[in-house]
Amino acid sequence: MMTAENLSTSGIQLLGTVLSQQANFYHVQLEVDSRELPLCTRRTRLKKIGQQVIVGDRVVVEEPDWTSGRGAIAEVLPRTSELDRPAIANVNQILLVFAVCDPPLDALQLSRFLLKAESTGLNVVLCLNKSDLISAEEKEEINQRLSDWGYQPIFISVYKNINIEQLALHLQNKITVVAGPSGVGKSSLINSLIPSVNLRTGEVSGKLSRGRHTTRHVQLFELPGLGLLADTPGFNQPDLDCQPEELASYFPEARKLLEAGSCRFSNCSHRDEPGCVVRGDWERYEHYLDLFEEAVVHQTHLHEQADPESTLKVKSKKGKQQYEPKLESKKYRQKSRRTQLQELQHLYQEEE
Ligand SMILES: Nc1nc2c(ncn2[C@@H]2O[C@H](COP(=O)(O)OP(=O)(O)OP(=O)(O)O)[C@@H](O)[C@H]2O)c(=O)[nH]1
Ligand SMILES: [Mg+2]
Ligand SMILES: [Zn+2]
Repeated sequence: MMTAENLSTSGIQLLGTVLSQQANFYHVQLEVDSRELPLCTRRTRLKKIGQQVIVGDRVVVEEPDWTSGRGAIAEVLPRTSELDRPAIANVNQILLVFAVCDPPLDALQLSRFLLKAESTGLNVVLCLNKSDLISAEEKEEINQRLSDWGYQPIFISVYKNINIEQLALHLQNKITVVAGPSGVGKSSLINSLIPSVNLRTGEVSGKLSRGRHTTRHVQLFELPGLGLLADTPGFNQPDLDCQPEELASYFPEARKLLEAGSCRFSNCSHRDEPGCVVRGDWERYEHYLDLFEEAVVHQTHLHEQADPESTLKVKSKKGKQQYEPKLESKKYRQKSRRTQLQELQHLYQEEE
């Protein structure tokens, strides 16, 4: 039988996926038998040509050493997609998690997250948790409303184990990034999909929960039904960094209008121009107007600011806050992770 060992001893290179990165070490899972090498380094040749390695990358690993868990990444295969903040390669879809209540379903906030997700061009799966807290009638009402928006939400309950298996089917053989606001049950959902992960849940983020691991950490978790899942602190408070003129195309219901007809002006902003096919009495048109304004403000700032990465907190004329401050990244810890990190730091120091 071909195992990873005899493949490597015969000098054949191994193909794998980067699950996480700590310091200069990449944790790679091999495709041939799912075995893992937590301490892979990047070959000097890659550094010289400026080839970055990010989580989600498919890589060629050489010289695997199973005892120490080391290996050398010799090549990065072309990416099919690339998200930044957090940087993840080859993501297939975004799983947007909201709760039907507790915290209450905020339509504008949902629009904002949907927009951010749509702007990646990736497939968006919308799932609504805590469906155990509402009646069948209330569920139907939400369902109808979101279907008018162009979405078919999957109603789930982590508590009552409703539709978790159906959702898992959507995640098979894919790299999925989980996004959504705080408190909707993202960690609870990941725990129920992958019991071995054991993420912390129900935590209030804030100063107290900021431990020593202050760097933003992205990690891909393996799903039992094959596939990889990433929690994303970076997606928790999306700002509108898309171009205002692209905005309408990120609303499925507006997209439909644009496909059916066309506005008189090709650069129509769909606000007060004559002959506009988008302006109308669809529910989220108000959101479109709000978010358009916000996208314009954001673009203006980008042009003004030398450092576009800096935290934005802009107030509009009305005094309404337009950009919320970025949330502290929420940390989850696995028992093994701390010891793993200490080992890594130890090795890292040795190398220096
Ligand atoms: N009623 C109900 N409560 C749930 C369900 N799933 C999770 N919760 C509760 O919702 C709260 C928040 O859950 P978390 O999993 O920590 O939420 P999160 O989205 O990871 O939150 P952040 O880490 O702050 O982003 C916890 O108290 C959970 O016990 C559910 O299906 N029904
Ligand atoms: Mg969480
Ligand atoms: Zn128009």
